[in-house]
Amino acid sequence: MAEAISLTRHILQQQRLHAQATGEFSAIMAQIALAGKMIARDLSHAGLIDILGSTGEVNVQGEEVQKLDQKANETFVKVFEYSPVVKTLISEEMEEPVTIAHAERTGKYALFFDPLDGSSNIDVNAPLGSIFSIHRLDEREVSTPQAALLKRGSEQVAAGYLLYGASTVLVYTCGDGVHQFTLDPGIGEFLLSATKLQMPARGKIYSTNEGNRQKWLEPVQRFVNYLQETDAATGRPYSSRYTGCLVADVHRILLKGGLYLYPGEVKKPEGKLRLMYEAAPLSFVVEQAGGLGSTGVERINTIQPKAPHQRVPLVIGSRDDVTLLEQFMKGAV
Ligand code: AHM
Ligand code: MG
Repeated sequence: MAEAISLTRHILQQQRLHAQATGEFSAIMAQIALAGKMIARDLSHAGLIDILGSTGEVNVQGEEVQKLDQKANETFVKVFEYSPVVKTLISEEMEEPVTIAHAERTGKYALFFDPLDGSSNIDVNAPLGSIFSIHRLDEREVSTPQAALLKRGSEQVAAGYLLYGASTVLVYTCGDGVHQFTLDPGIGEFLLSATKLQMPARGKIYSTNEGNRQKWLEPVQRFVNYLQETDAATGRPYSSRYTGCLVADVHRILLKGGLYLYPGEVKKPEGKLRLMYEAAPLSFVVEQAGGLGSTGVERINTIQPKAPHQRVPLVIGSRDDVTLLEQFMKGAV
């Protein structure tokens, strides 16, 4: 059973442990939790009001925008509109970064987010998520305002996600372990349900869209073949699980072990997922739980981003499983 420790109380406790911490971070987390509660409420009503389906528009990624993608994005923007601490918002659903007028002088942080992850699940009542990544803006000399936002994942101050599943769960790290909260809808509070989560070094599950198998690079195909072979000593074959929602699949792997992969393809080497608001924050969480986030060739969080909406191949999960895929990529196996 969840303990009666609310997210607010937990963050204040964490703040007291770090002398340099300010109330600003607590304020940001409280706003993210509020956005999450509002999105969870909208999703629970989605089949009852005219909010399913497409808006008829295409986003910066060239993907069809669903009404709920747009609504979730508006929710984040609305919640942060009067925040004096977050100066810049960068979202999957907005081509350009948005500066919060209220925080123009006082804001020291940038918030990257994917407001609704797993959009193809919207119309079928399957799991969805939101992903967030917080960077502290510094005063360093940069050639353009955009360059100030292009920080490596290793510089994230905090990151996490909300999973809208059978219950709504908020998972975050600020570099001091991974903490999980479950929304009690009766009282509208996120309550601590697990702390200092650690994932198994190896798992028995892989998550990937196998429909793309023929398009993958040869080492990735060989790796997945290897996982499907029978060998009791190494626990093979692995089971396959894929929801079509990155947050839900990574959450399963965080708790049970294994790996999620959305690799690059021969004709699309950059892959599908976005570095700054999908791969980097989830890699921060998973690495804090003892796992790894990789492109298959290099660590996600050491990549120097070139653009806010940059894509990247992603292999994320248990340390030994991700390391093995990297060995296949090097031709060592
Ligand atoms: P989205 O943020 O537009 O929903 O795209 C990201 C999603 C991930 O949640 C999921 O793992 C993947 O894209 C599914 O892609 P595909 O349908 O190609 O398997
Ligand atoms: Mg997404």
